[in-house]
Parts: sequence; C-alpha cells; structure tokens
Amino acid sequence: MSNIDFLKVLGLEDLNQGVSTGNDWMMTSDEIESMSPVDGRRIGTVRVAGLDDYERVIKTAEKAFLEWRQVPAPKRGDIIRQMADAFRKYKQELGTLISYEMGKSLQEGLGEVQEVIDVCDFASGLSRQIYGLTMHSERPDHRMYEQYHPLGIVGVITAFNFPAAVWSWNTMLALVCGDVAVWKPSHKVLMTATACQKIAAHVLKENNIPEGVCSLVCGANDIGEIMAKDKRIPLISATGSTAMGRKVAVAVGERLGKTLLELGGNNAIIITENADLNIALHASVFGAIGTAGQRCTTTRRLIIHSSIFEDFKIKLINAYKQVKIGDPLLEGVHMGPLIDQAAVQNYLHALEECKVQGAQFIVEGGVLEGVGYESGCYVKPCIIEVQPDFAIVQKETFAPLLYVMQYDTLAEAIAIQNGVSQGLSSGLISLNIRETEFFLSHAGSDCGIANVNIGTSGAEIGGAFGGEKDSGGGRESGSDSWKVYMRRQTNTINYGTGLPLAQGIKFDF
Ligand code: UN1
Repeated sequence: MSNIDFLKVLGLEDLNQGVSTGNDWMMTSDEIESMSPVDGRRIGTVRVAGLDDYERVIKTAEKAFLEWRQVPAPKRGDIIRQMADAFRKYKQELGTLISYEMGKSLQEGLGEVQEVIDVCDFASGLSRQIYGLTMHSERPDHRMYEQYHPLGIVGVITAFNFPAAVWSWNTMLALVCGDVAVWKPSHKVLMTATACQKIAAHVLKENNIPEGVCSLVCGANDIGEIMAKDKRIPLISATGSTAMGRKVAVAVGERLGKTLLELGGNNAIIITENADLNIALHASVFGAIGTAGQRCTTTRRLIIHSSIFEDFKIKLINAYKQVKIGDPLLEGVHMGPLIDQAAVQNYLHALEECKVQGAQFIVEGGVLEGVGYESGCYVKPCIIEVQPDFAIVQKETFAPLLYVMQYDTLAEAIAIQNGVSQGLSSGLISLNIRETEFFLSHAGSDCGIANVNIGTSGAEIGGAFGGEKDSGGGRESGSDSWKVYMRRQTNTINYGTGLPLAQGIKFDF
C-alpha cells in the first residue's frame, strides 16, 4: 500500500490512543498493533485500556449521562445529523481504511460507511418520533399512557467484520434515545474504531457536549467480559459468534441486565423450479463471496430444486471462474483476504471436515500463494455438494464456503433451511406467488430476516436487523429497535376526587 494519505486525513498516526471519553484521549500503557490482511503490513499501533482506564471511562460516562439525558431529543437528533455530515465528508477515506484493515472490497467498505450515514439520518429523524401509546383507563377520571426514558450507559461490543456500521447502529440510536455509549471494538480493527471515534468526538466537541457521551475502550476480549459483568451498564449490545453471545447472555443475565445479541448465522437461499435463475445466480454469488464469506448474513447454503440442480451447478461454476480475488482496494476485485491467519486455519479445518464427511467439491478450495498474496490470508471460494444433514453444514465457518444440496418439495426445502440451530437470514427465489407466500407464512422461514428474490445479505438499515434461535433474538438499527435502548414506564393519573381501585376491589375504612 503506497498511498497512506487516508490515514492522515482521518487523523491517524503511527501510534494512536485508543481509549477515549469523547475528545479526551487517554495515555494508556498497553498497545495492540493493527496488521492489514491485504498486504501483511502494520497499519499502526493503538494504545488499549487496562482496568484503571476502563474505570475512568465508565465513571465519566455515568456523569455525562446525567447531562445528556437533559438535552431535548430533537436537539440530540440535530447533533446526530451533524455526525451524518461528518461521515459523508470522510466516506472515501474511512471506506478505504475499512477495506485495508478488514479486507473487504472497497465497494463494500464504502457501502459500510454509507450504512453509518444512513443510520445517522434515520436516528436524526427518529429524534422527533420517540413516543409511547395512550390507553383508556377502566377507572373514571383516570388517564393512562406510557413513555420511554433513557437507560443510562449502553455497552456496545462489535465484531471485526463490520468495524464501523454495527457501532453506528447501536451508538446513534442509543445517543438519540438519551443514553451514552461505551464501545469495545474487535481488537482486529482498532484503527477503524479510532477513526470513527475521532469523527464522532469532533462533532460532540463542536457542540460543547461533555466528555463521556460517546466513549471508546480499545482492548482485548477481557474488557468485553468486564463490561458484561458491570452493573453500571444496563444494556449490553453484542455482535459476534454464538459462543461469545452465550457467555455475554449468562454474565448479563446473572445481574438481570438487558442484552441485545446479534450472533452467528447459517443462512440459506432456496431456489425453486420457478426461479429467475439470473437473480438466483447473482444473489448466491454475492451472498457467498461478499466480504469473503465473513458476514453474519453470508449465504452458506443453497437449497436447489432437483429439476434445476445440475444446470444451476454449472452456472455457479462458471460464475466462480469470473470472481477476481486480490487487493480489495483495486477496482474490479470482488473478494479480498480473510481477516487473519486464524481465519485461514478455520477455513482449512472446515475443508478437511468436508472431506472426512464425504462431501464433494464442485469448486475446489485452497490458500492462494504468489505475487499479491504474500499476507497468506487469501483463499479460494469453494462450492461443496453435501447432504443437508452433514455435521459440517450445521456449523458457521466464517469463510467463503458454499454448501449446495437439492430438494423435491417446498416443505422439504423449508425443513432443511430451518433445520439448523441458527435463524438469522434466509431467501427464496421464485416467481410463483404460492411458493413465495408460503415461505413468508408462519410455516415458512423461521429466521429474523426472510427475503424474496433477494439473497441473505445486504439488508437496509430501515428494517429491524437480527435473528432467532442461536442468532441471538436481538433487533438493531431500523423499525422500532430504538425501544431496546430505553426503559418503558406506564403512567396512570387520577384526576378525580376519589380513589377507585382497579379490578373493582373494595377497600373502605
Ligand atoms: C453483520 O454481518 O454482522 O445485511 C452485519 C448485511 C449488512 C450487515 C451485516 N447490512 O449484510
């Protein structure tokens, strides 16, 4: 990478402070290096939090909450609107950094910044729509309604694969609701986290907002564990693997805190005999190889009607021949590297498992070597024909592995699609209304996201995002997800002269 100007534009140095309560950056003692999977080079170093630093951040956040909740919601929304403008200004540079640090294609890096901008715009509009219901009381001269109050500190724990967007989904909504946010990003993408914090903190400073409204705690995984146990954080929103989510749920549940969990997926597209095969092909290939198979929404399984199975396999093989793998910053490249060597090992392990279980490789996998692939993180996307009940198919491997299988009846296809422990995203490709409506009915997909004639990934921010079963049950970003970031209070007001009791109970003295 010869052109590193984007780092300068984003205010990043060779050694960065990665713990901040807003504009105030703390001098901490530990450091983590950020290595690019694109070329194996060190991008920079970030100073990370120890226990004392963490304490200072939480104490500052607690204090800031008391002031921030006093700011009227539309005023908070106006500040988030300014954040949208700031992210628009840095879209190119931040998108480039995301691509270079995480390895996704530049198109996807820019798309991720667009997701940040979109959610800022959404949260800004939401600031005038935070309302509850009113209901008629069963008692005379009584009035009932409900209102939403901010919770306090929201702990935001994010994964490496969406290093900016998932922070913004949570933080922008939390802020507009009157909460303050403390962010613990993945230790694999700390430069992106630092850049996002700088952009947000600058806007807060310009508006004279006190320190502690928007904090960053770069650190190792133990910081996340401390946050999960910390009673001062009423809501933990965590994105990552199902194993991680289970630990967070137990730790937060133990103290009766709230969680919002967005965990693994094992997403399938059903392609029926009535499918537009061009749509099916594009949806499948983007879904499987986008972000090198490292989205929670990645398409991992194709369930294809037996009458078109052989033909569709040929189409897939031909499409995979067109996929360009390489430096994700170069135009025309579809797929960059995996995040690190550990991810490559997981990928290789899954390939071994496939062989042991008797799966048939339609497109072979392997690690790419030679010029341009020196980081050792570039792998071949592969397609593997399996039986739906193979153990490997039940597992989410964060890599571009696409399992294909066939079915005869739609009921059978839906049983296969639902027959995994995860329930995040799903798609059905068909031009037949009976098929599409059945898929969307209560007897259809059991996932949080069910798409028709669209693949499993690439959701818009306006819908509630999240999944069922081992995918965690949380909902973030659009629709009424904001309610998770608030506490609901039911208010009953008596403006009469007596005290009639509900349920007609008499209590005279
Ligand atoms: C994730 O992979 O954690 O729907 C989030 C999508 C993106 C978000 C993915 N908008 O694929």
